Amino acid sequence: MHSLMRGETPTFEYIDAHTAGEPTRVVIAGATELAMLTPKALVERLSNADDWIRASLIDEPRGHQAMVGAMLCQPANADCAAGVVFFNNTGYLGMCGHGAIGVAVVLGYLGKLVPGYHQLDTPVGTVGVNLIDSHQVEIKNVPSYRYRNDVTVRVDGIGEVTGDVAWGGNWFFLTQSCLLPLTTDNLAPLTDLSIRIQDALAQQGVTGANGAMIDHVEFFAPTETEDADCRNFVLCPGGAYDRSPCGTGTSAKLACLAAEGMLAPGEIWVQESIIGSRFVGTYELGTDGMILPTIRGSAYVCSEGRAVYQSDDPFACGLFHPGRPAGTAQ
Ligand code: PYC
Repeated sequence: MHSLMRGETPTFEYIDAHTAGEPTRVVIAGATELAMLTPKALVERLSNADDWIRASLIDEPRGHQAMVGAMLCQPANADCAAGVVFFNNTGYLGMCGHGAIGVAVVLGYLGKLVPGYHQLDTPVGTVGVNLIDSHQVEIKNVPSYRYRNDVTVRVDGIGEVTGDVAWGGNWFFLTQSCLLPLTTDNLAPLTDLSIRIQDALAQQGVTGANGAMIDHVEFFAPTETEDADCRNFVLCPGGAYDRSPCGTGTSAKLACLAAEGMLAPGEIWVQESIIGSRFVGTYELGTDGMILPTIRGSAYVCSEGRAVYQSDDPFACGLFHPGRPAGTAQ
């Protein structure tokens, strides 16, 4: 296994899965030294010194805009089966619901997780994962809550947009005021609109708690299918849309429904994504007005790979990353 020492050629092995259509690239070998770190320390290390690893595994030419990575590491909490850090085309995610489902399914595929209840340690807290069978997983997400309701922002070329700010492991602005139908025909204008809303939130100082940036925007609309409660479109940081209903976004939605008195503890909420895939959510009451969401979804292993870094490849670390390929080291 590669130890990131000068002079050694890095290599990482990974298994790709998708959860409700959204990809997760789970790094299973090649980062021995990093795998000894706890999730918080690993995020710090990757973002300050080894961001080329994220870019090289996620960005083109090896990855693409929607790819989410998951690097396994040492849990800070001894009750956890593993620690995990999630990252995407722009940086590091606090939590990732579809990614946690993907990690559990990949660990099951490798024979490293047996069906049953386990815990994963993430940079924002412990997440329960119940591996039901080789595809289905139920995650018990971090405590979630609505932080602000009926927040109005002025958006260039659109006017006023009103929505709620909620935490579900990441910060979300959730709104029903999207005039476009939530269909795949509208992916480009939905992406454009949600990016403009995200920019307006930042410019107008609308944040999560303690000034945290709101880096996910979630549109809702009634669904035309009978067995789902609502359809969503979720903009992820980095400009890609979530193909799945978004685990942390569904948790944020449950928090808003609970705060509105529109969904009781234990009641089932079926969230449909923009591509028609589903997550099933419920919640229990937590402390301090927070809810404890449970999200069920399915993931499938779809490829196995190994990153190769050739010393003369100008794009070894991704198209737009300055990188540190051949002879890389601290
Ligand atoms: O499922 O929580 C999620 C998620 C966040 C970003 C992409 N997917």
